[in-house]
Formats: sequence, C-alpha cells, structure tokens
Amino acid sequence: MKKLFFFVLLLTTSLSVVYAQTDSITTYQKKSYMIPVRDGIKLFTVVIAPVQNIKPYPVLLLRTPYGVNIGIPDDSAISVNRMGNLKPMAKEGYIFVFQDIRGKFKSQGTFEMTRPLYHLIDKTKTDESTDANDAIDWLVKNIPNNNGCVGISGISYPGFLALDASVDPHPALKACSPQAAPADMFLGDDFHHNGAFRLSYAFEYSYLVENDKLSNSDFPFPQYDLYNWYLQLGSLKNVNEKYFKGRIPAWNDFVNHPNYDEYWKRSSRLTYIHQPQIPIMHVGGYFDQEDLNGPQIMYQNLEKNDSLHRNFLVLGPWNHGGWGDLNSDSLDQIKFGSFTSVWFKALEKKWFDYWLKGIGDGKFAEANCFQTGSNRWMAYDSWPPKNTEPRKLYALANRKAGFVKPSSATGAVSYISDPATPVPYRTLPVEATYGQNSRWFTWHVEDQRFVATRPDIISFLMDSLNDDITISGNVVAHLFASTTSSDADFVVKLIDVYPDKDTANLKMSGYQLPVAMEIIRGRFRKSFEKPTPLVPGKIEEFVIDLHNINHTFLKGHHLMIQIQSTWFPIIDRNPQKFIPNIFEANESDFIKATETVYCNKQYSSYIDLPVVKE
Ligand code: PG9
Repeated sequence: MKKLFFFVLLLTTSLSVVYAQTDSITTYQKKSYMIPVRDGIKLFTVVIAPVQNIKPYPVLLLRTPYGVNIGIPDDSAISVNRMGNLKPMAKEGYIFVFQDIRGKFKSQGTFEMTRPLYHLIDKTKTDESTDANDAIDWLVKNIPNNNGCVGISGISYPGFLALDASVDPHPALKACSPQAAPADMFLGDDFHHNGAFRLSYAFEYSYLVENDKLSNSDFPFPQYDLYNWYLQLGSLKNVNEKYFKGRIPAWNDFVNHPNYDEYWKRSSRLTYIHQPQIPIMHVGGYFDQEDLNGPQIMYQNLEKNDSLHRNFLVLGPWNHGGWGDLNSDSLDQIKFGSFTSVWFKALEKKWFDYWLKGIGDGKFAEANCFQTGSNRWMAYDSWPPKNTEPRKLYALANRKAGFVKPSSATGAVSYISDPATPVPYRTLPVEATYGQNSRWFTWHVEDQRFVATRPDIISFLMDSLNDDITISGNVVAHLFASTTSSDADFVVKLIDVYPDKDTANLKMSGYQLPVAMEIIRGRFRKSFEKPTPLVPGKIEEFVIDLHNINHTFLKGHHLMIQIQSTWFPIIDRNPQKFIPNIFEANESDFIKATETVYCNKQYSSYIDLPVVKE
C-alpha cells in the first residue's frame, strides 16, 4: 500500500471559497457523489475539478480500496499550490476523480480481494472492469466541463484496478497507467513468489483490508519486533485458530488454495489480459518490495500482441510506488544521482497530456529503464534490449564465482537449514509492515552483510571487475541442488559487492547490494498446479526467475551469488517435510535438513545474465 494521496498535504487546510479570476487554474473544488453501476449498487466518488472553466478538461480517475474521503467538506476550495505532485497537471487543468471500490469505505456492495474479471466469462456479471466502465460513463455524462476523455492510473491495488479498466474499456477511456500493479498472486507479487507464501505480508495485508469495511486496520500485535511473534505463531493453522477465527476471507482462500489452482488462475491478470486495448504505460521499480514482478510480466505479456504499439514500460530505481517520493534521488543508502521521480512525473504528465488533451507529438520511447550503478535514464526501442549476450555466472566450490564453467567432476557446498532458526529477511527488529518506523520500504536494498556470517547461507564471490559490466534484461538462476528431506525452499540473490575501500564513498565500502533476488518453493519446481516431493539426495534443477534488471557493476566491484533456504517472516517456514497443504502442518512436520548446491562439471549451478555487448 502506498499512502494514497497528495491530499495528505491539504487535510489540515481547507480554504474558504475564493474564486480567483485568472487565465491559469489556481483553485479546485471538491464534490462527492454516489455513482450508480449496472447492478444498482452505488460507488462513493470524490471529484476535484477546476473552479476556472477556461476550457473543457479531461478526467483522471483513480479507484482504490484504501478510502478516498479526504476529510474536507464538499464545496471546499483547494489551491493548486497544495496539490502536491499533482500540481503541474492541476495548474493546466484536469478533473481528478477518486472512487472507493465496491465494498470498501463509503461504497456499497461486497469487497472481494483481487476480484476476478467475471464479465469476461459471464456478461451479466460485474467486476472492477464493469464498475470502472459504468463510473466513466456517468462521469463524462454528469461532470460539468469535461472534454470527454478519461485517463486512469494508480499505484499497486489502484494500479491493478486501472489495468482492469483497460479491459473492454469505455470509449471515453483513452489511456491507462497501471503502476506497481500485481499480475499474478501465486507466481509473483504480494501473496506468493513461485508458490512460497509471503507470510508477514499476506497476514498483515489481508487483515488491513478485510478486518473492517470502513478503515485500513493494523493488526494489534502485542510487540514491536515481529520476528519472534511469527516464529512463536508456529504452524500456519494457528492463524485462524488463535486470531482470525475464519473471518478474513482472503486468508481462508490462502488456506484452501495451497497450489496454483483455478482460484489463483481466475484472479491472475495473466490469464485474461493479452492485448492492450488502449495505450498502457506500465510502471515498476527494481526494488519494489510488494509488486516487482507485475509490471514487468504484464508488459511482456501484452507486448506479444501489440501490433498497434500501445504498450509502454517505465522501470526505475524505486521501491513500491517510489516514483511518488520527494527524496527519489536515493533509496536508503543507495544514491541515484538525480531526482528520479521528478523525471518520471514529467513523463507521466506528457503521456496523459498527449492522450487526453492532444498536446505534444506522441513520440514516447517503448521503454524507459533507469540504469542503476551508472545512474542514468536509458530509452529503448525494445525491452529487454537486443544488444546483449547471455553469459553464465557460475557458483564455484571454493566459494568463488566466475564466468568459467567448473571442470572438476566433484564440487558442492552444503549447509543446514533449520526452520526453528530461520534467516531473517531484514535486520531485526522486523517492525509491522506498515507500522511505525517500519523499514519494510527499503529491505530490497539492505546491505546483505547482516546475514553473510550465518552458517545457513552460502556466498560465491567473484574477483573484482577490471571493467564495468552492464546487465540489461531478465536474470535467471539455474540451481542444481539436493536436500536430505522431501521439501526445501531456495533463495538466490545476485549481489553487487562494493569495493573493499570505496574511495567514492568510504562508508559504502564492502556494501552488498542485492540487485536481483527471488525464492522458489521446491515442491513446485516441476509444476505449480501439482506439487511433488523432493527425493532425498536426488540432484535436481531449480530454475528461478530473478526478473529484469538494468544494472552496471562498476569497475572495482564484485558480483556475488548468495543462496539460502529460509527468508523469514516474509516467507513462511517450509516444514522441509513434504505435506500436501503447508497451512495444515503440525509442529512435528518442521524438520532440519541439509541442502547441497552443486558446482561441478555435470551439475554446475549458475545465473544466466544478459550482458550488454561492448
Ligand atoms: N501491494 C498492495 C496490493 C495490491 C494488490 C493486491 C493486494 C495488495 C498495494 O500496495 O496496494
């Protein structure tokens, strides 16, 4: 979740209604409506429109489950100076519309988490696409002084809703920008990654949205550091027994659908959205802690059928929704050399100005992907770019990494993984996800030295680079591994290790920046639909998509591969003994196992890297 509104800035000040007579827009006015949709329910909607009707304006719509009531009375006037990062657009005239979706806050109906696109199967059914369609129809017919063109945008859940609106769009809907929008909740994004359950996120988020229709609820944890709280929770079956008591529908769905079944496929946007029906600009962050995969994979999915050239991509050095942040020149310790959100906001305005107002030449790069390391914006006519060659970065038995395949017939590295002492995914304390002081927002760039000395982590370090090396595109790990038990998780990280003595910034010396990382739950290595146990001692290949990056490893830096089998509590503990449904595991099912990663001629574990050609 991203703090929704620029309105945070104006909650404390509602101006008295003063209508300045100038030729640029200085003042907006708020009104609210209950907008009816086709099945008769009504959706609460806030409209913030220019007071000065210099010309007709387009509508920019945002739909959300997080509440749109901005706490100022209807008819209040709002100065453009208080409209935060919407100010540049506001000055030139847009009608901003915010809507509570079905079943949340002041809207009628029932909320359903990531509601499937029901109307695609049954035309009589409603969903977020039909609700958006009906709302747009009402808006263009009822909001004074609109120019008949609507854009939709939003970050995360609102981005997901924007994408839905682009399916069978209302004719007035001219452009859509889904930003940090999840695509598939089992394969990637918020609730699972490759079938591994995102425990702390799924627990806290489902409670946040479903505990109470009228608020965003924080689970009342009795302690600040939740690492031990989640550990003491024990088996996942204790969640309903002790806390939720079956009253959080999304949690019950997690429990009842442990595999990639029809339930997950129905809610996956990859199942139904194959073609951009209007111009779409996907926006994602390389360090997005919630929905890193969605924008990348949905862009790729739509690109296959984009003969009309409506599909565009922006990737930046951002956490979840970081393109809205004021301090976007850095993420925690990592500096990007410029205010990346300022750059993006200018592009976003240009984009909507073109599609909704006809301003500009409409020449947009297919993909604008910031390059981390070298810290520059790059424009591409295809993504991933074509000027790369695949190179394999091997893990070697002497704990080194390199581009030369191991030649020895033997070679392997083992470690013991114990679900009783899982590796923390970030430094303690693990604050509540959206709680006070939470460092949830930056854990994707956290220095991995905090785990480097643990015996249940293995690292493979390459010699320092003599020249820069740039990786642009999809990074994929191929792990050859075995376990002594019947199930195992594997986390693989590609890390940029800064020089031992970084003269550019001494404090960053030795920093271990994870530029790509991902997990797979071993049982799903062959099929997400039909999990199968691992065979003790049997070497198998685990293919793990580490997603798209655009990163320059600078001269003097090292590449490093790191592997571990727990990542807690963002990922639940795999009992390591195969049982059909982990949500029903008993305490006795959680057992230690020895995991072995192979680094030899026959079984060489590696990461496939698209390296930019000189
Ligand atoms: N990551 C959040 C989310 C999106 C869609 C479904 C469930 C969760 C969010 O930030 O809105």
